Amino acid sequence: MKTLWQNCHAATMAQGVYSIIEDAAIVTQGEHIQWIGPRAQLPAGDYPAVTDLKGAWVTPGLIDCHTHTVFGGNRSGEFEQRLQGVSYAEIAAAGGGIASTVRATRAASEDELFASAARRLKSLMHDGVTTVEIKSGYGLDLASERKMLRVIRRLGVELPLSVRSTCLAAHALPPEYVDRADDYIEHICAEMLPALAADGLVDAVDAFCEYLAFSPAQVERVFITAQRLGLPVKLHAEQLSSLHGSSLAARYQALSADHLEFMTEDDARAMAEAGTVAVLLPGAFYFLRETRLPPMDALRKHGVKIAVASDLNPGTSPALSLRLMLNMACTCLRMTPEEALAGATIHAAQALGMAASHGSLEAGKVADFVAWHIDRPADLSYWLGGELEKRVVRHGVEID
Ligand code: DI6
Ligand code: FE
Repeated sequence: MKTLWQNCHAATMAQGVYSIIEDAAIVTQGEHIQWIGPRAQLPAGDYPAVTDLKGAWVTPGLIDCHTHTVFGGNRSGEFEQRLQGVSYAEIAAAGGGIASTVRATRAASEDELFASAARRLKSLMHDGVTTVEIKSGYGLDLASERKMLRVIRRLGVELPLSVRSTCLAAHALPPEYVDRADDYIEHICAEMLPALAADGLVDAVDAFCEYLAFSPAQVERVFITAQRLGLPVKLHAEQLSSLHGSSLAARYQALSADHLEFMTEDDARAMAEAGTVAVLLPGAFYFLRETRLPPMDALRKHGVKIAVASDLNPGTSPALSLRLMLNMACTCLRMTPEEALAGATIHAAQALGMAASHGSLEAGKVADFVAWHIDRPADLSYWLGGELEKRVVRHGVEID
């Protein structure tokens, strides 16, 4: 069905900038945008359905390109410990941290994991999120990783949301493999990834490259396996130390390298050449009271595309609002509101390999957009949480 959406302004985010169209009109045909431009140039024709957007600002649907939304349990006790001065690394070394979420996730049923993740996703959707990436990585054995990935797929079927699933089996060392990290990597490469890929549960493969997780050499073995299976890769890199995982990711044409506080200018150069997106995660930066900023000037100088995501997870970023992340990207990471919005739209789409179809308002793209009752696009980075009045359109159809 053809629909005309008018009486609005648009921030199209084509080429990663606002690209403002005042008094815009949008024509959708089925699930796609057929035409967008100034209303004065609207092609003459028959528009059976017309929606008055009452002066709203239309942006692409927001894309949260890095989350760990599916997990069991709760780590607010660790938050209290950290407030008493215990570090994230110390908690992890004492068997807490990711390992405690692994225990709770293994113990949870698929239905329990689905219900708690759906609640969190509804919070994100209240912020105008129409696409989300979700990682496994709290199962760490074949059955439990499969359980998480099946829940991720089901979320995409049952919620009005596009969901991309990333296998993060190389997130932490499971208890069965203590002191045998190379054996666990071998198990991932020989058994887990081939089986999960064959089940059609994996859109991309991620790993945690860090001194308290996996070395660059171990990550490379995972990347080689992913490549053999035809799956794109991503990497948690340079969050706590500089191991040049982001350069390794670039060598494997990774979709993205994420976190990056400790990356160097050489890493930025390598990422730019490979087209690997820098996904910045201000929620984790804030929640861990990180003081070292990602090298924003080097990223800009070399033209690395920058995305912003929630990293929604129970340990380092219990973030239920992507708009709050836009604000933190500006206040904590010194991005501009325009960069922040590009980071949660077109650059986030690129970090998921979806930029040809999502992330900006352009003819031919999927009609996922939000009509916000705000005065200026920068308002999306300005308000700290809360709910903004808006209408959300997904695949050409308005959703609640
Ligand atoms: N980096 C993070 O910030 C999360 N995972 C990762 O590799 C933390 C996950 C957690 O603490 O549960
Ligand atoms: Fe993460």
